[in-house]
Amino acid sequence: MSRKRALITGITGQDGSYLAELLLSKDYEIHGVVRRVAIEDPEHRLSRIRHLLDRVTLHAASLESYASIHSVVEAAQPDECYHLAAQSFVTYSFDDEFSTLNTNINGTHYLLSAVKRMAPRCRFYFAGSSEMFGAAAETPQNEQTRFRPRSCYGISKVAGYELTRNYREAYGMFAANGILFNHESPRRGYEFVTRKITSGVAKIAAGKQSKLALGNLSARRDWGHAREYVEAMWLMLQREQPDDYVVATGETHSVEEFAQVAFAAAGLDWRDHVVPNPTLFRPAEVHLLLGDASRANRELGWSAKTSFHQLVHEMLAADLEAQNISSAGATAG
Ligand code: NDP
Ligand code: GDR
Repeated sequence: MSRKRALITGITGQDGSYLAELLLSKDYEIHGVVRRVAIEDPEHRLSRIRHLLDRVTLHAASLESYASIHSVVEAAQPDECYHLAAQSFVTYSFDDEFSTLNTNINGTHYLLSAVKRMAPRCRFYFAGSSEMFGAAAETPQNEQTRFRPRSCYGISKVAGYELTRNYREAYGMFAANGILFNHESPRRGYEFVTRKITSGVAKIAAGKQSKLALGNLSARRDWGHAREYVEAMWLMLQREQPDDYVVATGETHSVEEFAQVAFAAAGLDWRDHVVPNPTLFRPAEVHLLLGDASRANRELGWSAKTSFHQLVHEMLAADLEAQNISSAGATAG
């Protein structure tokens, strides 16, 4: 049998890099969509997939251009398409609503339409988000919970989710939505709060800074490990019938707890270093997210394995090592 072909948008991101590794381990032929500038600046922009570059085929395309997306799908002829590319930073979606909506909604629509025309049997995964729940009326949130997004990012993901569902129902495409809760790793972008904290702790431990400015410390999130969450994406596309799945740990922790655990693991007290900064609060906050992944557990056989403490310690250990500080203490937790 010939090798399965997968097309991954957002292959340069946290999830794209782990997913590419997973699919390569399963002997897939990998095609990735990247921005044109990435090919011209590989050292910086392809850093998360540097170790995979001789085993993946990259295509330059723009999520804002239907013609370029169409050409990539036509050339790659994928069996499975994982649509991970997005403006993924919620804070930025308040600063630039228009580009967030444009990239996240139109990009998804262009890709769905191109797949429908050029590779109609291709299985499609959409990277939906717990941000779609927003100010959820119930806790924990599951596949039936009503969406009440609180940002243009959340709104864009609801639109992508509905487009994906509609292509499944209207055109019979195998199109599945993952509703993934926050997932982190040493590859997380520095702008997200977990990595901001672990990289900040490491710099404080290295004597390079003494304070860390944070926004809303009482927000609570359900944080898992990205490497495990990309497995759930793959499992969704191996089902007989497409469906939508919540992927989460079933535990929630506050930003303050994350900071407390990370500072303590480096032998520091967070209260000596964290400085509240009201400008980092969002105009509309999602205060509490907690996922119920029992459908994924039942139908995909998936469950989260990495504990909250292990996650914090793994991220901190990587950031301490980047500062040439031994992480022996940090990994013990
Ligand atoms: P990252 O921010 O790490 O990666 C985003 C990817 O999208 C990058 O490859 C980026 O490319 C690409 N991208 C962004 N804008 C464009 C654009 N205009 N044109 C082409 N490519 C673009 O995100 P994650 O890996 O963390 O998340 C993957 C997906 O899952 C995203 O859709 C995110 O919204 C969603 N999600 C993430 C969760 C999480 O906790 N991580 C939870 C739920 C959903 P470049 O490197 O060139 O910037
Ligand atoms: P989130 O992640 O918005 O949940 O979206 P982020 O880490 O940015 O924020 C989590 C919570 O921390 C609070 N917070 C801060 N956040 C940032 N970034 N910086 C700070 O200084 C800070 N201080 C407090 C925030 O207010 C928020 O409550 C992530 C992204 O990966 C999305 O793409 C994805 O869809 C969701 O997770 C699920």
